[in-house]
This record gives sequence, structure tokens and C-alpha cells, in this order.
Amino acid sequence: MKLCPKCFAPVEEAGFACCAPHCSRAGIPVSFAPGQKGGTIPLCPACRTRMTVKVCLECGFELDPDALQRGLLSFSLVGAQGAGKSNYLAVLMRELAGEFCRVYGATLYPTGGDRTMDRYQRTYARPLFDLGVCVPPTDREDVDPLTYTLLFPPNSAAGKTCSLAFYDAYGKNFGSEANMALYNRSIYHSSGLLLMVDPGQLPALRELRKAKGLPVVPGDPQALLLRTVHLLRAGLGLESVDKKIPVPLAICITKMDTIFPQLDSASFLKDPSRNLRRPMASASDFASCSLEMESLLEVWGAGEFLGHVKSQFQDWSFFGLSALGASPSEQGEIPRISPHRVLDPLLWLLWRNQILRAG
Ligand SMILES: Nc1nc2c(ncn2[C@@H]2O[C@H](COP(=O)(O)OP(=O)(O)OP(=O)(O)O)[C@@H](O)[C@H]2O)c(=O)[nH]1
Ligand SMILES: [Mg+2]
Ligand SMILES: [Zn+2]
Ligand SMILES: [Zn+2]
Repeated sequence: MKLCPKCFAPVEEAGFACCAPHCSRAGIPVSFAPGQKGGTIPLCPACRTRMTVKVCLECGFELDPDALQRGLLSFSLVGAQGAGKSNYLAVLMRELAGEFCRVYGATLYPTGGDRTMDRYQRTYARPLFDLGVCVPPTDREDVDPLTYTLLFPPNSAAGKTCSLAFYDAYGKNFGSEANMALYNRSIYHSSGLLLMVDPGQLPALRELRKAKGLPVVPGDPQALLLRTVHLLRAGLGLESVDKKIPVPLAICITKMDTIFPQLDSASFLKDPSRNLRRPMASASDFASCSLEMESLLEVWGAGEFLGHVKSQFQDWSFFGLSALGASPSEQGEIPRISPHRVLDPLLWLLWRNQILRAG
């Protein structure tokens, strides 16, 4: 069944919307059966312009029939307020369109008309890449997904063409399961989850910050993980706890630039990713990083969290990344960013979804 990427209503029959500027009915979905007056492309009931834009009848989200046909891979970002979701997404999309496409011979197209492109530009790219300030905190409970098609040439050995939807979120929603169920339904429609954890949320590092008189980082990764597990189990109909959750889970420790000084000189996490040396993901790089991160989590007092991940999920991997590469100033200025390993979790998820190969 094809579902709307925004409201998850079935969209067997798409509607149409007028996109004439200043039309009183612009953006309002109109249902239309082929053979109706106006031929195959209906006319706007208000201004009589041809309505070429397909939308979801329930919520008006612009649909890409091609992407729906192909099946959409949805990736949701889950993480407390300030964990680093939006800045990560800003940099991730730039790296995917740039570095990834260059190495893997792919192209990334925004779909859903101008909306994805405009929203990405306005919300993410403009602050970070044009104005040199962090992406501001997300302030809407209900965030529209960014939708893209990642196109590989026919018969490419590097990967398979796929359509992607990315769901950023309002961190506050994750403070309660009720809000998550209401606003973050994408979680149980996901082909993969990115659980974003600020290192300052982990017990030992939290204590260290307290001792230094630094502000407390909000959010409890373990509580969030358990809420996510409940929501997934309910949404997927996997009530029985001895059945593991099949959705691949990438646990991403963000802002690793703040941790680098504490890491061993032989650390894999500090090395540049090996997934961009050639057009094939590196299974051994994923494994080395995940293993190193697991031992760090033990040291940081997150052993219980680790246990829950492993007992609840079939397929998981740990990542350490930095979207910005350095801490912004108190005013949030970050004149130059140097991302570190931001593509790794997505490439792992694409591998687990049989889009990429790993060797
Ligand atoms: N040092 C460092 N700080 C970062 C990095 N990424 C984000 N930050 C800091 O963390 C803050 C919060 O990041 P956001 O991306 O807004 O976090 P979020 O998860 O989207 O938060 P909400 O939108 O409130 O849910 C930023 O304003 C930065 O100050 C990073 O890679 N390194
Ligand atoms: Mg945000
Ligand atoms: Zn919809
Ligand atoms: Zn109109």
C-alpha cells in the first residue's frame, strides 16, 4: 500500500492542488477522477488554471508518483532537544549530494516539487552555509519530511536507485510517548532509525560536566530508547518482547569533536570514514567503529542502554560523528564547519536496506 510520507494516509487516489500564486484555493487538495470534465488534468475550481501538482487528499503534501511507485525508504531522526538532529540533517544532505554522489557516481534529486528544496534551503542550508550560524532549534511539533530520489546509473555496481524521506523532529516531542505517538508516527513507518545522543547525556560525562560547573544537557537516552521501543512494538504489532524489532537502528553519538581529546591515538572513530574511499561501503569500518563506541559507552556508564539496544533490536550499529567539527560560539556562530563521519549511519542504513553493497 502506498502511504503519504507526511500523514501516512493511503494514497491510492492522489488529489490535485492549484499552485497558481495568489489563487484563493492554492494548495487545497481537490479529488479528481479521470474522465471528469477537463480531460486528464483537472482545472482549478477557483482560477481555472490546470492543476498539475499531485497531492495527498488528507493533508495536501505534494506527492511524487514515481517515488511512491518505487516505495519510499523513510529514515527518522530520534533524539532529545538539542541532541544535534537538525544540524546533522543539514550537513548530511550536503554531504550526500556532494561527497557521496561524487564517489558513488549517483545524483540526488529533491522531490515533492519546490517544497523539499525550499525547506532545506530556508531551514537548514541558509543558516549553516550562508550565514555561518547553527541551524536554530526546531520549534514546530509537526515537521514535514524532506524527500529525495537518489539516482544511480542503470546497472551501476555502486547502488540501486531509491526514494528517500528524512524526518527531522521537535526534540520536545520525545519527552512523552503520547506526543511521539501523535507527531512522530514516521518512527514505525521507518526503514531505519537514527537515534541521536549527545555525549553529555551519558552518565559519566554528565557527572563530569556537573563537576566542572557546566550546564546540564537535557534528555535521557535510555528513557528515549524505551519509549521508541514501545512505540515501534505497538505500531508494528510486535507486542511479544521475545521478538526483536526488525527496523535497523543506528545509534549516533553526536558532537564527537568535543570528545576527540579524550580518545586514544589509535581510535577508529577519529579516523576519516573508509566508506568514501571507493564506491562501496566498508563493513569492517562499520564494525570497528561500532565496537569502539560500545566500549566507550560502557566506560561512560551506559552499559544498561547498550543492553537494551542489543536485546530489543535485530540489527543495530553504533556511530560517533560530528556534524560541525567544532563547538559554535555562545552566539551560535560557526564560520567554518568540518564534518566528521556524518555519512556513515546513512550508508549503513542504505546497506541494511539493500541499496548499497558493503565489502
Ligand atoms: N560541538 C558541536 N556542537 C554541536 C554539533 N552539532 C550541534 N551542536 C550544538 O548543539 C546545538 C543543538 O543542535 P540542533 O541540531 O539544533 O539539535 P536538535 O536535536 O535539532 O534540537 P531540537 O530542534 O531542539 O530538537 C547546536 O545549536 C549546537 O550548539 C557538533 O557537531 N559539534
Ligand atoms: Mg532541531
Ligand atoms: Zn498526507
Ligand atoms: Zn487556482
